[in-house]
Amino acid sequence: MQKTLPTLLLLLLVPMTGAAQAPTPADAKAFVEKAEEQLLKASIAAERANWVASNFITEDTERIAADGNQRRMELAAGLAKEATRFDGLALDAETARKLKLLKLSLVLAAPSDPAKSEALARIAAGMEAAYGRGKWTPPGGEPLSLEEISQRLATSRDPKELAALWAGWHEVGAGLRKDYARYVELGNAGAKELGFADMGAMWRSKYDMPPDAYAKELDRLWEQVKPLYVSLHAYVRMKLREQYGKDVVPEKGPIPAHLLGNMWAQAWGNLYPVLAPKDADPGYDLTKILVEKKTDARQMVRYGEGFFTSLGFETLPKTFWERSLFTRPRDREVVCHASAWCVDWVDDLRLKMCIEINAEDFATVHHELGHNVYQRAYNRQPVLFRDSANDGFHEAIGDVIALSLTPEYLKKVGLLTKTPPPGKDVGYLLNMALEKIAFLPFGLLIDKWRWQAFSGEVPEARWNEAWWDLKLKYQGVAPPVARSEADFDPGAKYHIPAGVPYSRYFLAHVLQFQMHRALAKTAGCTDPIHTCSIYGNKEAGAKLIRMLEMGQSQPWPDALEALTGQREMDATAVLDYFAPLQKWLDEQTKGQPKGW
Ligand code: X8Z
Ligand code: ZN
Repeated sequence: MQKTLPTLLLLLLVPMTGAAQAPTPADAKAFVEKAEEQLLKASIAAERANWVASNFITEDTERIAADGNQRRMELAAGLAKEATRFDGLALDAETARKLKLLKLSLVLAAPSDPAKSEALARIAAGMEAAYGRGKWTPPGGEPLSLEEISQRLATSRDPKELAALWAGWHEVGAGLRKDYARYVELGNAGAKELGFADMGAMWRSKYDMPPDAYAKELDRLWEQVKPLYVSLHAYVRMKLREQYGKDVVPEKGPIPAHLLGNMWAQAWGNLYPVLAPKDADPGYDLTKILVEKKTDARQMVRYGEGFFTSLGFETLPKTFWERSLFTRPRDREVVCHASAWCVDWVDDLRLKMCIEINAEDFATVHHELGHNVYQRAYNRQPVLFRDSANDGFHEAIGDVIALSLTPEYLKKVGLLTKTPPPGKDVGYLLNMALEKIAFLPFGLLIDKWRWQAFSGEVPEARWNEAWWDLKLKYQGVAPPVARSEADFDPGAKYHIPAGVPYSRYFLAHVLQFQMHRALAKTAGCTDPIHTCSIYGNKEAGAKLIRMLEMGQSQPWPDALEALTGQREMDATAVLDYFAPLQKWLDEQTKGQPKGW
């Protein structure tokens, strides 16, 4: 319709008078509503581009993804700045929380200079693609992907080969250092414009508490679990010394990082065969069972879906099965690091994972589906509340389910014919500790390193040195070959080039035990909690679903309370779960040195 002159005049006048007046609560509400609409649109567009870029790595898809991310990032940063207009206004609780989230939920903030924001978006997309394409070619051999290298690293017991694999993959990191330095510079510029000291301070501000309190909270939780880690470390060092000899593994010092069965020494489950207690091994190997049953990637996911539906969750949508990526394609480069997507922010759920048929990926499939069911559970919330209570919750949900993959559960779904005889728990718990307890210091140090790098506390000239200082301090591991500042070992871990904050996984490794303990109780399990499985329990399922549906509409302590009755994160459930193992480890390592 053609506008008449008076209407046009009115349209011109309204913004002018509006700008002169102080904003009202109604303005704030309208602003938030509009912001949600714009963010949703920009996010879906960016997600589609990111999906394609991760599934078909090329120069063009990388550029298209960078453009989409730039638009979303600029929009979000602009809205966060504009939101300060309403500071100090008396607002209804919902609008107030949404404005707060608008200001705090960015992971990467666009600097207002468009050239800088474009550069930042391109560098970010470029680093993720470069990592995804990463390969190492052994002398005289064919290029190896990270999965192939990881497979060798998990099974080889030849320290020379292990060191070569380790050093080979870490070359991928070195190539990313320059881009990472620019990313830190530009990302910090964006964060500063939003009023944060640096990007690390921005990341620490998302937890419904002051940023410094969050850092202290992580340290508090770490102190709770540290004795258990130190015991596990002592046992593993002792056994590896038996395996490799005193020239390879020191009696008192750190464990060489290439001997732990994992590229980053973050989870040590692959060492289980070397460390298994002869008299207390449950006597089954899930990897072997899955392979012998000729389980394929889709069936792995079906097992996961089956667990969730047994709790009362809906089955996965048809489009999930059509659009997901389950195996590494042969004809193109993809980002293989597992991720779960909800492209339309409603129910276009997808999994992207290069599934290998083994116990580790069986657990990871459950981890990823945990993200997907969360995404779908909060899809009726307003856009700004469509996220987990805090980022640790998103990472915890699938792992909570994976804690229920007990021998009894495996028997119920036909993967085991009989459950292990009583008294074999220690082997089961040791295997679990190699995954979960070994992870804790790693989960903590990644962002400790980034916070130092972002704030400038550690200058670029000392980045690699600082990385190994933290690896030594928290994990008690050392590099297998000499390192220098020509290396950039943080860059060899996906989440660094991909810009994904990591303290979330540390939180998740605490929260999952806390949630498992509470849900097991709801399900009426009165046995030791490591033997409880909530499979098939609708009451536990309903409680879980209720919390997931809250999204981030309330501060996380409210969500945690809804599920566990506790308002604080608490690692005592970790200690409860592993109590029998702690006792056993102490016996095994009596008279052995502890610490490094
Ligand atoms: O990155 C992941 C998931 C995707 S959110 C596969 N995890 C961390 C990692 O692999 O480093 C899960 C555990 C820790
Ligand atoms: Zn995850």
